[in-house]
Amino acid sequence: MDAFLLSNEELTNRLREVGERRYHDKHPYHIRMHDGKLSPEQLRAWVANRFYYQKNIPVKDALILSKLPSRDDRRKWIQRIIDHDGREGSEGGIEAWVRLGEACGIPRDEMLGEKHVLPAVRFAVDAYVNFCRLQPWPIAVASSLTELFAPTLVSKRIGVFLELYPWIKPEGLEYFRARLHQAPRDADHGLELVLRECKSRDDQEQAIAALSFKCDVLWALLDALSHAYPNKEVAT
Ligand code: PQQ
Repeated sequence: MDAFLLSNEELTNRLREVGERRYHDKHPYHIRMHDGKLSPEQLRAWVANRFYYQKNIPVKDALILSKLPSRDDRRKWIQRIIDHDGREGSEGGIEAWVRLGEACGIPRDEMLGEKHVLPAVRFAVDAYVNFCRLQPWPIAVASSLTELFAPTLVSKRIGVFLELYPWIKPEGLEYFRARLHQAPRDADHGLELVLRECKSRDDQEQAIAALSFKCDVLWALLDALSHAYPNKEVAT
């Protein structure tokens, strides 16, 4: 037994600390979004760029799925792909995100054609997919644990969009509503896998570093948006 092994509780706390310090809700662009201060152009840019993240989530989940040795774990993990890609008759998260775009005034073909996707957003998201392609699967799973912090944020976001951005059609918010039950289920399973599989201190530190890397991915996305869509100076 590794004398320096963290207990499940200690490891969980370390993972939560990463989110408390570095999750994307602390980024100035995100803070402005939740304060209702983004211009329609800035909010549309966020939606159109996040689409590139959304469409790659099931790709990275398929990479992880292909590495899971246990049938029980694959049975659970495959639901993530179905949630995003959908099935006939229930279209799923990617379609719901396109509808969010339409509700904000972004034409469907512009979303699907990635017309507004910034180069740095593409690099950041591709780095996440490649991380999950190349790392051992428990470490790739650890990088998904930003989902521990997503539900609280997403539930706030529904209220924020309804109240502070009344020009967005409310039917566009279905994506966020679905995540309220999907994300906690995914996070619970992801955490269970990380606690079960990371059985040396070295593995545990790699899991923490993976979550930190993932926070960087989300942060880089917002850095790119801040640079491309700066706040307009108010004339004095
Ligand atoms: N993160 C994953 C992942 O890494 O597997 C999947 C998702 C997230 C989603 O499907 C999301 O909708 C999502 N949404 C937010 C958000 O809107 O703040 C954050 C995250 C996240 O923390 O990575 C995800």
